[in-house]
Amino acid sequence: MKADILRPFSGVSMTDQSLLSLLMASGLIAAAISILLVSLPAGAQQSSINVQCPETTLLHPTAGAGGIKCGHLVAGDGMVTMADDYQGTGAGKPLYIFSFAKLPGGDPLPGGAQPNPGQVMAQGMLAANAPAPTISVDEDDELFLSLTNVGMAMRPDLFDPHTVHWHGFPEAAAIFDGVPDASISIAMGATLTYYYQAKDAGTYMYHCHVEAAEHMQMGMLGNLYVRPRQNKLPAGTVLGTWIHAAGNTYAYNDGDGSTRYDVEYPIQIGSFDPDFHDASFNVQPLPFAGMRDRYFLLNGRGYPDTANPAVLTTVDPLGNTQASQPVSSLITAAPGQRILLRISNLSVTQFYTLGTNGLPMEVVGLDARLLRDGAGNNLYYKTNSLTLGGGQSADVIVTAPATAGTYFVYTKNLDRLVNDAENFGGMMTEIRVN
Ligand SMILES: [Cu+2]
Repeated sequence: MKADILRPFSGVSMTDQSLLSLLMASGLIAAAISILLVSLPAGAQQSSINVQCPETTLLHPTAGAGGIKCGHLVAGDGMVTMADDYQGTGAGKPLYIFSFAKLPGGDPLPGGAQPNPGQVMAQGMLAANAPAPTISVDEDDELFLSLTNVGMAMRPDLFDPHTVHWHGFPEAAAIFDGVPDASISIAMGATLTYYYQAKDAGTYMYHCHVEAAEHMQMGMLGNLYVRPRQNKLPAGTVLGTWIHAAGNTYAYNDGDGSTRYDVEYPIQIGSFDPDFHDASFNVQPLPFAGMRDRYFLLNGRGYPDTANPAVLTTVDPLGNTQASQPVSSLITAAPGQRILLRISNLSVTQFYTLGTNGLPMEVVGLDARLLRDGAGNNLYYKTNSLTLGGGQSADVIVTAPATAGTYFVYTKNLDRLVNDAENFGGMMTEIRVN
């Protein structure tokens, strides 16, 4: 309650007014005045959206030395475009989603100015992305991630809060876990800054945990990568038989260079049930028990859109063009390059098997852990198919063959190589070696 009072936007809000009048009516005029005094310290910038992004912390006491990262996400609704030609007009099926988005102004800067609240609400409206924006941090970083709930523009009857839940991640504090029963959720118009310490490298994922079956089916699914401190070793450091050079990148702190990669690509497995999304858009009862996904997606797109390197846009119901699906799944590499695929499954309904045709995938990590036994022996293995359930992730390294050409990554659940009623498409993308 205090936070609301401290954050008047364009003067005093309805909440503030009613609270103040309540306090005054109760004879608590002194209390009301002291709240006003507390809320307006001399020279302080007032905003209804406050993000925290300090220049220094106890762990990172030197300003400008790195290690403190800040982000700002908005949560709300939006539209995406599926890969089918569903009405024979050449236009893909538009689907209503809930998700997160980043603001065009980028991330907050340490010690920087507060965002303009009107701009955040205007830019965040109907801006939801599939997948949600990727969060990428280095081991030992502290991340201050602010989330503003901008509300669902097409569902003014809904007052759903949202959260950020880092799936399978060792949290700095349970209050930031995002499971609404056990931590806090962010109501419409509110902003909370989550605090994280990146302790262990790996491929993680995040999602909203409010009414998870609904909000996740609706698209609140993002990738989360923690990069290992091994990337920052001095050049010339000996790692087993590998000598670290400046710019070398690894999936994990492997100690032997075995997870080194030249290029990396996100592969977020997911799927949507258009009936569920249409029911949500049309304010109808949601078919939870009948949830049956019919669009099978990598990074929020079905083939052939997966192999389109461009940002996909969708015109929202207000007529504005939104960058709805920014992440291409097209994988490009030169012959011999090591390709790290960071694969995650965030489907709420299905196990998916992802395969490569002719190119073995070397599995080096599972569920954000280096694949080794307790004695430190590598348990890496090569395979042409990998099955992940919802909430699982895998790090695989594919070595681009010496022969230039186009290779495929595709689901071996062959009935899912479709975009709803349209045959040929779905969960597939291309590795182009040239
Ligand atoms: Cu949510």
